[in-house]
Amino acid sequence: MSATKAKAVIHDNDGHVDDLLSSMLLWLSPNVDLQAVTITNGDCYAPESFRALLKMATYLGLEGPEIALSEDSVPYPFPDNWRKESRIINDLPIFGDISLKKLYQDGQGRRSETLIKDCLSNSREPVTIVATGPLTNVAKVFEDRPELKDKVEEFVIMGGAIKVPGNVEREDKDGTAEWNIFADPVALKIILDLGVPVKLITLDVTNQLPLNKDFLARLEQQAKTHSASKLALSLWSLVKGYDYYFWDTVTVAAVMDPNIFSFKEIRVNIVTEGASQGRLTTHLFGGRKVKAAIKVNSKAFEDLLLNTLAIR
Ligand SMILES: [Ca+2]
Repeated sequence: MSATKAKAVIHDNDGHVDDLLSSMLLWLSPNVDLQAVTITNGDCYAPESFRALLKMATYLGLEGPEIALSEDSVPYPFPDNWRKESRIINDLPIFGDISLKKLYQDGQGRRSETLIKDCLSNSREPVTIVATGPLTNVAKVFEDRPELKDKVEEFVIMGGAIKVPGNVEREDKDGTAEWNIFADPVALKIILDLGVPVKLITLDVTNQLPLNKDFLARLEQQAKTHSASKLALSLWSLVKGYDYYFWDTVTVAAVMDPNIFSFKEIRVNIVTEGASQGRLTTHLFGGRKVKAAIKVNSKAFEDLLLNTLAIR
């Protein structure tokens, strides 16, 4: 537990297992003052993930941030068989426990961009925006209100693959791109062009952190006594048997405790079309400066997650 003041944070995400776990971690973290959670119609069906997040907050008895969503399509949509996982999350049996409780938030939810603009306009301190999905809605905020960039402390973004292969496997693409950037490369360009500090969590670093049996065994122990661990276990159980990594959870960890990461300043450009669409290229000169995470202390990372999930 840090003695420093909690950071104001907005979490923009695209509603998959990993994203929702990440919102939960930020919400619980004593180092974070979570102001808003906004859902993009990326690796999910946004209304399904929106409902799931309301249920999660209700289940854990959390308070605070408003939750919003945008149903606009991202320019290059994710595969339907990934997106439909959001329906399964929304129907998790664990939510049977809250059927008699009042839901965390009423109504259909405001639009993501509206909520982000409101949050930034009204904040007295600079806000960290952590994005674990395509940046479609975040980019719209700054296209419409460029002056709001002065309210942003930094962007922490899950996206890209630098020295490792990407994860977009399509016949018409060359395999160099990572999905969040592939889905909306222009949006990342808009964000990088704002000139606000950016930290990137790429596949280079998340590849070092597979979801593993030891971690799940420790979580299972905690789940006996802690509702957040129980909920996290049921979410991660949905991806058991897949080659699953910590992706978005690593990204929010870089906000919760940046000290467990090593970063390196690099210069990047984004390929916005063609076979390499979404690829990040690195340059010695020119390009846009970002801090890319190059290493994480994996033990400290797993402890951070488990300790946070034992708060409730
Ligand atoms: Ca995501």
